Amino acid sequence: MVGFRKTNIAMLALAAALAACSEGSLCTVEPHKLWLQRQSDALAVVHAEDDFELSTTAAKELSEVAADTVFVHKCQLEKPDAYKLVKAQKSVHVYAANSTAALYAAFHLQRLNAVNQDFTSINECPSYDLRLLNHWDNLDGTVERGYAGRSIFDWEALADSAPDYLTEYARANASVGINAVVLNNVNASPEILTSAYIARIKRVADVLRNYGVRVAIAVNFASPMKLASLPTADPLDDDVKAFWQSKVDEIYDSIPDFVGFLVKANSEGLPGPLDFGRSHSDGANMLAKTLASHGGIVMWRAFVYSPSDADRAKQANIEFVPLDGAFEPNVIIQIKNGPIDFQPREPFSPLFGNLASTSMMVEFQITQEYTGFSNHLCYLAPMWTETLRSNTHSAADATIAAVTRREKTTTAIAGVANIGNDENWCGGVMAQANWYAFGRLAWNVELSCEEIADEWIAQTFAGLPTTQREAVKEMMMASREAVVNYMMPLGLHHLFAFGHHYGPEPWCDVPGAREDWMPRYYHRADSLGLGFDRSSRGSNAVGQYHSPLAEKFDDIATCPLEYLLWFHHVPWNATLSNGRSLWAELCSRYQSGLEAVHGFVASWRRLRPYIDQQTWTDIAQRLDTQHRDARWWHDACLLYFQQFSAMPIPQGTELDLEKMKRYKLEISNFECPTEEQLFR
Ligand code: BDP
Repeated sequence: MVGFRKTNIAMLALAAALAACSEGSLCTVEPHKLWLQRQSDALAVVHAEDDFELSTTAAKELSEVAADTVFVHKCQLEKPDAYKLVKAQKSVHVYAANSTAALYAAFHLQRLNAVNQDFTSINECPSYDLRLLNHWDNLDGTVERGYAGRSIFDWEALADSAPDYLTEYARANASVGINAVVLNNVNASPEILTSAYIARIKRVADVLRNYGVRVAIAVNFASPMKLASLPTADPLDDDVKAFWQSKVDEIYDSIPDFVGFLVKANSEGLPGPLDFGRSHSDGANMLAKTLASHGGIVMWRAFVYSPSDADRAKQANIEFVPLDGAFEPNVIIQIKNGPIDFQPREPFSPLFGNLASTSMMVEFQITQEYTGFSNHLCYLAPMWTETLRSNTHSAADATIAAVTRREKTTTAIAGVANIGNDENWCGGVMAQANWYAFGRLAWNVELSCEEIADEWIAQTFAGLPTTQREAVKEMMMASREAVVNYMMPLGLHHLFAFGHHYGPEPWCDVPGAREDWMPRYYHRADSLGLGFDRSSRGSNAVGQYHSPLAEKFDDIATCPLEYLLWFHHVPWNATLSNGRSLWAELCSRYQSGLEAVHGFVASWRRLRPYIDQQTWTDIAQRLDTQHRDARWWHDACLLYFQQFSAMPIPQGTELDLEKMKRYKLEISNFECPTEEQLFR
């Protein structure tokens, strides 16, 4: 007979206030609490089997579930994080192998309560072993492409102690299943490997561990030269190897569950093995060997595009495919979802279909570098599921979700965080949905965008009546397509302003800058037409995809309209598969993007009576900004392209070249917007 023991937390069994509003009243959102607005009104009693080492954290979270009693049973399941839930009247039985899995079970039960869903039994097993946030946080507290304040990792303060909000951060991550974080920017400073920083990383790791979250760091490949004054960082050099081994050992001495290294090498000016005549695999494998005995991994990024004549969209494939099978088992190639760079829409990176014998992981961007910062509503789950569900056709079951989960030492998925030290963490409440959605999808790639939105809305806007929740969901679900349409429809990409990636600058011309940093490299507008010819007659990027996709993309008649100008240079008056001319379709898509945002503004106005004034106003202001920006995109792009198409803009849009001059001026004087600039 198995013995049970009551945990201290459960014995407290105190009644707690119901924080969120109840049905019918004004919904009050406390942005700092994210989607964890609700507290249980009564604590459950938690009993764990005698041999179950239930952490205080897991016990506390289990006591917050809606049940009289929670029984925790020790049970080996398919994966360490998996769990099973069985309901028996007012009790719940949790079956798990360890405390972290029990913690996930607790959050699952809390979520079910928040969305008011009943169950009899549930089996959960995460899609990936490692579900990682990548922070692009610099050691000086700035955040690259961050739109929510400064870094939450205050390295100076961490020299003494870890702030309490790191516990809240860890809890939020655990509540959606995120179990690892890379603490610093991929453009990594060597300093992160100094002993002073390792002591601070340990301090962070000690806090996050309570919620099952492990840490990793991004490293600079030239660290041996910068920190130990070695003459080289050649991965085959013995002193270089010894440097890395001693650093790795030092890290594991204080952080035994350290995940490993993330490396951006030979990319955008960063050092890497190619500088020493070695390959990506030489570099990655050397690091992997130092980590292997500790169970650590290397996440080696495939975001590379050396200055060359090759179409930038082809370059990762060109560099990495010859290395397929050459990597150590604890190396994972971390690949951005698209072949260029987190654009509002890209076809999936062909590399996913071409590394048959190498571990791969997807890198998504949660921070909205290319989708309107934290000002624009852009619910990103539709973009991510589009990628995960894309079929690479490299084998029978070869969606990206499948090829990144092939039987390997470790499977993983990463998202570039949108988190900063703003009170609301993400710059705005609606942007919190993307942190939430990343975690949920990383946990379960099968979840639908609608389900995730439903969950997030029910928890964030707790108590909002059903009709109004549906209204919020409709906006969210339409938002990504709206952004694509008012920014870069039909497969257009990288029309962003040079200095920031916020507004449009299709005309950008920076003397001396790399060609493939210029929008005209991508849109190729001329008097004949628009778009990049990546067909077999052009750069032949289509050739990097498997049949039948290669043929489908190659033929202008079968290429999906979403990717048309990605793969083809299309005449302005060409008749598209929907019967419209390219020019008419382009105008219509820009217009529909703009109108969609107009619709969001109107829908949000109708929600005013239901949501507390501060939250409502903040979101309303952001939507107004988005509307202004959508018009800016619409006008600037259409006016610019019209110079080439020489065709009239339909629907009587009042546009003239004077206006475009003004836009040009605005863009060139535009600095990355601070909240003051945008809202005051
Ligand atoms: C680009 C960003 C740049 C990053 C780079 C990367 O503009 O700030 O350093 O990606 O992923 O999108 O390394």
